Amino acid sequence: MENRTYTADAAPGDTVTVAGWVHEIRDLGGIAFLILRDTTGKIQVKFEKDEMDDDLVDTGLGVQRESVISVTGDVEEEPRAPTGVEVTPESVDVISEADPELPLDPSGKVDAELPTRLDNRTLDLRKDEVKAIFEIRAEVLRSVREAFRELDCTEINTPKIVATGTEGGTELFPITYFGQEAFMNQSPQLFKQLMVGSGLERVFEIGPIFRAEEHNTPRHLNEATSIDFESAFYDHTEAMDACEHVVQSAYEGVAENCQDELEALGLEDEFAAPEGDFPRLTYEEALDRINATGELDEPLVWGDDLSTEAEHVLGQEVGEHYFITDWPSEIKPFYIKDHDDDAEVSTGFDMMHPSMELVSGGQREHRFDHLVEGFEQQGLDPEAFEYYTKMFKYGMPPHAGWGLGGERLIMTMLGLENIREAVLFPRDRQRLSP
Ligand code: ATP
Ligand code: AMO
Repeated sequence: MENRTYTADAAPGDTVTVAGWVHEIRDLGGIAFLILRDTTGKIQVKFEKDEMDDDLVDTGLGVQRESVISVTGDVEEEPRAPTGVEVTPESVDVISEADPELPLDPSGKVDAELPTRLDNRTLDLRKDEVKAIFEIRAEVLRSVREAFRELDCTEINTPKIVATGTEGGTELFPITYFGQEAFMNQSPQLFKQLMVGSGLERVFEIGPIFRAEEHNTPRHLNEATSIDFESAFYDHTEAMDACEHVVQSAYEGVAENCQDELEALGLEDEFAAPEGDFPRLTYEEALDRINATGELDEPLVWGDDLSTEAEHVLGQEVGEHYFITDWPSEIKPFYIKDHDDDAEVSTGFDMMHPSMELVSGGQREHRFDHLVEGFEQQGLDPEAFEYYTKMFKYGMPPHAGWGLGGERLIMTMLGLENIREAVLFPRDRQRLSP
């Protein structure tokens, strides 16, 4: 739109055309105010009924809330106005009139349930505190990309329609692909590994993953954003260092560049980037600490996965981001390498927020024979993975990496109660549109 001025840039003395949504109309009798909202903020438009053209007043005050309008007029200082300035209109143009029945109230005076909000995301994101989540999400992705650049990574994109799963056979979405069985990709795992053996060596990908999760929980999505890292000539400890760097950078980016958004969410005082190294506990130490609390009905034994409850107990104990290392080989996938001196213990690790798991990773099995054996042990047919395994015969360096759940990072960073809050259009068991 030609000559449009953002409300935040409207300065006293200017004649401006501002355009946006009718946030609120307050009619006090002789004087009335229309609050116009755009992406930069809000501005007050003043109507003095006795002194203004009737048509202008009727148009300005007759318009429905949330309609799109433009207003041309002079900007003056006005200490009583919410932003300290107001516009005295010369003309008001109603560009797109809104229905008087709104499915939710963007001014936030009437609360709406999450499903209603998700059905009406356009209106929902007119609220500062909701928009703030997605501005922060964008900043997280920007900072994460920059952190990967500092680590000399190359950004890649791998297929999302694939022939095989990687993270266990039960959570795949099958599709048909020209009459052939195919699946939505659960993880870029195998593709990113193939790239560390290429001339690229160190890569990252930010992209969707698809999982037919059995349970409807506040921290699982059926389509999520995975932030994946993989590097040649890294072991699991170096991969953990990289993970720490990326997560810390995401927090720092938000702390530096999202002050207004944090304020909209009421987090400006408490928000802080995690400092220093994240504690690294072995799986065995983790079990001991959990069992020592006596809070679980049954103590955990070697080989148990950590239940949600166990994760919470340990999270409370540790109280900050931390790693769990040296998991039992039997509960880690085939592509994770075991320790050379003890095949029962793997180089797999998880990175945890006190409230949930954020990352899984590890050093990978790069030796062809061991890799094929691992497939067989997990009941997978190595033939189906030939496109992957055969590259391990042509010079595959030792390598390590990890996958970080993008929405879980944002959810834990902002203390959101439901992961769906961190996705514009979440996919879950009940939700396929919008
Ligand atoms: P008129 O100004 O035509 O006499 P009125 O009597 O309705 O109409 P005021 O008494 O000036 O208006 O103000 C009514 C209320 O609006 C008061 O509470 C005043 O503080 C507030 N008010 C007046 N002008 C502004 C302004 N420009 N911005 C914000 N609030 C204002
Ligand atoms: P994993 O399966 O543990 O590991 O996934 C990695 C991280 O992705 C996030 N995540 C999810 N977030 C929301 N909804 C889901 N349904 C969901 N599933 C996973 C979590 C989890 O920690 N290939 C390995 C990674 C690797 O070793 O590099 C993998 O996919 O935050």
